Amino acid sequence: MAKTVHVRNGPNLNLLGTREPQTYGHATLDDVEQLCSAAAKRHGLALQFRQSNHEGELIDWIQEAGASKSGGIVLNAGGYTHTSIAIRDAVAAVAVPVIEVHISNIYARDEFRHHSHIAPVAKATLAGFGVAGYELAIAGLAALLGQNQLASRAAGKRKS
Ligand code: CA2
Repeated sequence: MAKTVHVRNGPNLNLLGTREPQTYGHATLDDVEQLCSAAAKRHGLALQFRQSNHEGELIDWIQEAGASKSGGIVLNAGGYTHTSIAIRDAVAAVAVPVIEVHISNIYARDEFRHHSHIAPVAKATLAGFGVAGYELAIAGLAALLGQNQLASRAAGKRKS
């Protein structure tokens, strides 16, 4: 059965494509979902795509995505990236890889965006590729899953 990649989007990302196109581009969140769906299909993965403006709901969804059939999580925690220790703790608690994504280059923006609570507990971080960052994150997850499969096959061969 195909593993699922869980894409989790934080506050205000529902506004994508309606304002601040100079920072976030013209794609809407629906466009991003379609892009992720195509990327997941290319890599033989299933997709679950969600957005919430509520910290607790995002934490529930990160925990849910940590369950066994999960291939991993692509997380754009939006503004919570810079403020939420609770989301960081949720990410640290899941056993599946979490790829942190930001549409904009947070290091080239306001000083308060330069620190991410998520980065130290994420497997990898992508920032500044626009919405293509989501596709790249799914490709990265697929590569990690492939490496894990190869490693467990090699371990199986060593045992027999
Ligand atoms: O670059 C990113 O993806 C961010 O995670 C987006 C967050 C921001 O707080 C982070 O520093 C970087 C904000 C998402 C808000 O998105 C909007 C989109 C259109 C109009 C208004 C907000």
